[in-house]
Amino acid sequence: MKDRILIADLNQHIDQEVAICAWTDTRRDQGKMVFFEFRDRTGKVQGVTLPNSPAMEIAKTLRSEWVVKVTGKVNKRPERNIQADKINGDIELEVLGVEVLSEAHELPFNSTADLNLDTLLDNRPLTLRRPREQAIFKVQSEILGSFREFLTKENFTEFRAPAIVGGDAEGGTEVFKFDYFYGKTAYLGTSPQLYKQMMVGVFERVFTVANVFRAEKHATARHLNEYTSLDIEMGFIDGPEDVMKMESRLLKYVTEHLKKVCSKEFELLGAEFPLIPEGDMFPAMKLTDAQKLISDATGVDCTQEPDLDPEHERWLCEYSKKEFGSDFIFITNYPRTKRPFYAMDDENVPGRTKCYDLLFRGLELISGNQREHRYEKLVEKMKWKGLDPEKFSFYLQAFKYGLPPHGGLGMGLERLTARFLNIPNIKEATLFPRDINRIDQLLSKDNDTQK
Ligand code: AMO
Repeated sequence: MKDRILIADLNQHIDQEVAICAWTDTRRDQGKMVFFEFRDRTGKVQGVTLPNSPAMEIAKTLRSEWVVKVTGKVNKRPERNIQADKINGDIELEVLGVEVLSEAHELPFNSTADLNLDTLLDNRPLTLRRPREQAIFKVQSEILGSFREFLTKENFTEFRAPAIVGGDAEGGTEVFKFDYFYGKTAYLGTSPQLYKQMMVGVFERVFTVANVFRAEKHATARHLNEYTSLDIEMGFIDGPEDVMKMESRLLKYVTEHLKKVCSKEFELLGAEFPLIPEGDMFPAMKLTDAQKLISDATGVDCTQEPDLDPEHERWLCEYSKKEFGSDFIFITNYPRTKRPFYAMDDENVPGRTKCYDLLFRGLELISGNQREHRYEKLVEKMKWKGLDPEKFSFYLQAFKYGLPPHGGLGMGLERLTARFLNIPNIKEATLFPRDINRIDQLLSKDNDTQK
């Protein structure tokens, strides 16, 4: 808006008359004066309406969330009123005029209280305006920005994968189906997997930020039915370690970036930056070795299991922190029965694949592997998995006509944000979470109104 000064810049306008555009955060009437906190995207400032102000009448009508253009004079606060720990704690805006741009109803919750998850999600357009939620999604936005920045510097090309797909790409997860044209069934993509591999044939190194859909009936603190997948795929690798190293450097880069630009947000959320060890790759351990450690330490034999339980993931993360000074640990070499058809078999360990999961603060953050790039072997593996290669003929073209050795991984943005900030439930790190119970509003509520 014309003539607008951002709240964070007000201290460059001491003793001047300026205009701000903002929300009314709070109003407090004290004696003959009216105090405000005004808020814009850059911060907050205290406003004071003196008894003789021409704006006194209108000032008394403002309530929380009213959107206003305020003209006023920027004054230095008297020494005794300075709040040194607060942004703009040394100035206040003497309110001289108020133009109401938008009125607001009364908020349906106490904006300063701790809110339970349902209240947080039922009122999402409003609860997202709270400092805590703003901080979470500012961090998420910076994670995304630095993810892109790092990979672009490393000569990866960003591409967009389709969300509508003609088949179930992974073969291992539940899929949302819907009617398409010519009586055909289409699906919502569970991962950009097949497309990123095809794109290796085009750009060698690619990445994408994709909305992906999983149709399992999720109601846990770590699963969503729609999540944001940060996917990487790189060609001409010598082995899975090349991808694991790239991922370690990427997460180091993201962490360093967050340290630079989000320390206030981490402080507000009481979160600590992750421990990252020296060296070019996070610690890594084969699944069988990890299981032996767990079994020896807990006395519960898990060595025959094909996968890790959530409590074992937590245990390994504690172990990694203590032993390696790392909040991240790779677990590698899972059995081929548990890994998708495109994972390359490990020729040195029968029945195992060249794959890796990365655990971060107790939770699986990424999954990936070196891919089977040899056409005949890939077709063989599909058949072994009970899949019909005919249905993948589109994808298989890329392999029939030459793809280099390659590998990649997928990482959930919401899980990454939640683990960075020590938020126990992934839904709090998701702007508009979808699970078995909710698409914006509780689904059970819709049923009630339809009755
Ligand atoms: P996978 O299915 O293991 O692998 O998913 C990779 C990562 O995505 C996140 N994730 C989820 N986040 C929230 N809700 C869910 N329901 C959910 N499911 C998965 C996790 C997980 O580690 N195509 C492979 C990746 C690859 O090999 O490149 C894949 O999708 O953080």
